Amino acid sequence: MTTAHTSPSDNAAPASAPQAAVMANAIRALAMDAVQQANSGHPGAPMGMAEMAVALWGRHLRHNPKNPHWANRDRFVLSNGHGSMLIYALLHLTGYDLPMDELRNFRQIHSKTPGHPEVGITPGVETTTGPLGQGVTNAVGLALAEKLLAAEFNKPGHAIVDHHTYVFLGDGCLMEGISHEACALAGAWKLDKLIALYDDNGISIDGKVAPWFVDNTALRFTAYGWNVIGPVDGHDTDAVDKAIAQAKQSKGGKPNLIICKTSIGKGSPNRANTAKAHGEPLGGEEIKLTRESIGWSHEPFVIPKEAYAGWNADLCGREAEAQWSERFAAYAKAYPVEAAEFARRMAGDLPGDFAGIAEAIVGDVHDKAETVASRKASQIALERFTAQLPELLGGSADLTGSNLTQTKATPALRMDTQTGAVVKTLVGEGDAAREVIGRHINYGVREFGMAAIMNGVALHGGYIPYGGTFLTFSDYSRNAIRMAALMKQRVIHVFTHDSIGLGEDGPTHQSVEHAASLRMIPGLDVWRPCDTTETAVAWTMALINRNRPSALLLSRQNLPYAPKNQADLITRGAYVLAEPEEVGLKKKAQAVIIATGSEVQLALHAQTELARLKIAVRVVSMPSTTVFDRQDAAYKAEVLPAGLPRVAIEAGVTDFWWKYGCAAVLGIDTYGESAPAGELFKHFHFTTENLVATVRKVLGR
Ligand SMILES: Cc1ncc(C[n+]2csc(CCOP(=O)(O)OP(=O)(O)O)c2C)c(N)n1
Ligand SMILES: [Mg+2]
Repeated sequence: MTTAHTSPSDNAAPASAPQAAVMANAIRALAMDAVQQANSGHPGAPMGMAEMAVALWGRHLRHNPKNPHWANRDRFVLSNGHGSMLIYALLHLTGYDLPMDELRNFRQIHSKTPGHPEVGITPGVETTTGPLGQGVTNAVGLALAEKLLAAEFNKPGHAIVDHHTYVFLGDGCLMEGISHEACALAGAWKLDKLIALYDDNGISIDGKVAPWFVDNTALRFTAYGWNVIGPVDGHDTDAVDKAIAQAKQSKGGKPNLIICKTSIGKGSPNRANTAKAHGEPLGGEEIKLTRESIGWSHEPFVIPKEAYAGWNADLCGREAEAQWSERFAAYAKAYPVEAAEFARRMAGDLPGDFAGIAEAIVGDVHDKAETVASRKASQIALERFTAQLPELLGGSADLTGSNLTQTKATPALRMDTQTGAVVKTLVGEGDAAREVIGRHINYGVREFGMAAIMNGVALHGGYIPYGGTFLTFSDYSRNAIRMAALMKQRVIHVFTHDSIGLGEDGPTHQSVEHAASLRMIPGLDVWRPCDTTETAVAWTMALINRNRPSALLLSRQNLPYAPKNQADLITRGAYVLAEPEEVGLKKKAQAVIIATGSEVQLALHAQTELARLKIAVRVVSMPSTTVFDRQDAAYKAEVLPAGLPRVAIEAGVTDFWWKYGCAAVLGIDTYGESAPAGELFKHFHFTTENLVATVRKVLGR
């Protein structure tokens, strides 16, 4: 941290009390006027958090409106995303490229001011929020990434990674279960640079929360190992300012919760402190009364110079970044290799020789042609990728030994219980021995938290997060997976135990609808590889695709290697794995069997059996329907020629496969059963005989 600014107010000279009031009221006015203009939105939260915003954004937040992507900026998350007009007002007032016209266009098509804040649309918005509880969880991921990067890159006298993560959150976020998962982890990870400000207004949509939200939040967070400050009067800017300053001094690795008692819709004579202020426009009459009550005489969307002057972060933002740039330049001089690596990692670029690394991995597993479970195939690929990509940050939701997400290069992440510092471990031997941070996270049994924390890590930059659980529990993570897709973040989900093939654990653990349902998430790539080569390619593609999340669906059981001439076409999502000639038939295919993952072997067996009957079929392996669907029409027609009947086989719901114009689909439209896997495949008619019979029926032979 630089010392140019002093506590409690870190940014320039604190505004005088009257100016602070004007600054807060500028937010109130913009929020109520924009919501009124849109005739929809949430005025209450921004009006209630206006002073909290003056304290944080006016006095502490280190950011540069002219460069929203500056690596060492403080991160700010508005977890109660319905209060979006708060952040839009702040971005406009402090000098981001968000002109007043965008605020006038609040919630309109193609505006930069969508209903809830969306990363990538509005400069300065760090994450997309609105699904309550996920914002604060993203913030935990942002703070974790900061802490790990600092541990990896900072050198004595060179703190190039050194910023805070701030989050505003409301009752809704605290009621959501995911806040428990995330905040417990923040305590365990000792994220003392995480500062959460709780908008404690006692109101949610259904009214006063007392009948349904009676947690003692202070004790709850104390129990997580947080430093709880307050309650403070959330409308007393100086009090909030002091609380933030105190939080920044947090010792012993405790994350910080500042409880701010506020009134929702503060300033509105008839709506303040009522649920009516939450999610509807105040209305013309009430807006007039509010203007009178807060002494705001300006027309809608007119902000007095005084308010702009108080908010403007241009100068201190440039200064803050310039100071950091100087520090970084000194670092780069002393540690040129590390500086270049830091720049690469923050840019999200893979190592320059990535193509070669991936090619070697795919080539090797192809040559070895091993029969292993695809979860094991994933670990085989990961051993190599993690050894060469220090940005890979793995983890598992308490299923490390099952998901096989950990490798030699990724020791478990641990924090020193005394100091809170990231523990470093010696890996490698002799000259190659290096001290590294833990790169495999024991998330505990917290699938949703893991998924949303990974989103935060990806948003921060510097790491490519991946995490494992059983495929069935992807439902727990589902909304965070969707958010990763919506936000275009490279987050990789390792979902093992992908079907009835897991056997005895039974229907609670056996995925049936999950592959199909994940494939329906726009922007998510789903892979269900059939062997080691397809798995290594799936990993490669997941890493290359910097603007989308991926889900790898992997088997618990061994899968025989599917012989293939080359691996290139796997990258196209589906490819011709075996033509009839491969099983000794010199005629053109009469039908196509499409198979994924563990069912590819059945397709190959059926092809051989059918050849004995002089029936020629082509086997198409389709490890990724989502990738295949993006291919050009010519390639699709090459793989699935018009006029050839198609039969699909996958140990999951059949519904999904009809879109490929199949004549028959072998799948499971019930839940599974508890029994050894082999028996289950028979019980559910996943047999060569049944597939052969199905193809014959389709062909009328
Ligand atoms: C996961 C999720 N569930 C439900 C909603 C709908 N919703 C939006 S705001 C809100 C109430 C939030 O209460 P609080 O955080 O106290 O906000 P305040 O009314 O104080 O602004 C609800 C239920 C949502 N956005 N996300
Ligand atoms: Mg509330």
